[in-house]
Amino acid sequence: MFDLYTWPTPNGRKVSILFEELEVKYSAIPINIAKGDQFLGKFKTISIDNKIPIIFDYEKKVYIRESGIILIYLAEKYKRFMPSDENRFDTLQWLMWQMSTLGPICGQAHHFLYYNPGKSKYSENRFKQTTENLYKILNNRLEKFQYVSGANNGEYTIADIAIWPWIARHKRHQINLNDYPGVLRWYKEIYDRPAVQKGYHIPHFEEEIPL
Ligand SMILES: N[C@@H](CCC(=O)N[C@@H](CS)C(=O)NCC(=O)O)C(=O)O
Repeated sequence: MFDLYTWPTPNGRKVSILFEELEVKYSAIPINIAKGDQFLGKFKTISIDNKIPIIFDYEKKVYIRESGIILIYLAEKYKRFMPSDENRFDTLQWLMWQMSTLGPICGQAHHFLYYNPGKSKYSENRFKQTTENLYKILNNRLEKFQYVSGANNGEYTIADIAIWPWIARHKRHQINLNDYPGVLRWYKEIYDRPAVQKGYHIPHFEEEIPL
């Protein structure tokens, strides 16, 4: 049994999607980051930087923070969605790409293109172009292989689970997925997974999943 402190954002959805894929019991505790819940009460004391997601594992009595580490922790605990052969490092490489590059750059793209358009033309252009480059990198990969990691013997892993909720924000990135056919094929395939359909709407329904 786990607690998941979360909100319907890409980083939160990564974890709820993995919980749904694993079919383990968890309780979602909403932390409304738009209203400032991340600075209040118990959450303030358990977080290191006032950010969701955080999980609590009742079996080990431990809090785990940072979405990438949470995915690794759960994949290792249940021995699923993480290859045990040489592909393990390819999965971790793409997971780190999401954590260090795709997430932070797309986060800035949301900031300048979606929430604050017209404030800085330079920043809008910079983050639009950098985001487009990241979609090209992902598309090159997904035009050749079914999943993000593992090449020909690849499988659906925590790397796909980490990247997919960010790509679900493609409209906020001003990206037309038809321009990235490899990404579109992969996006639709993962969209159809029942666990993704369920995990996306945790802790509550906010919007239909964009297609
Ligand atoms: N590196 C962290 C980033 C987490 C993060 O940025 N969470 C956002 C929502 S996606 C948040 O809680 N923001 C609240 C705030 O910045 O006040 C992770 O991947 O877990």
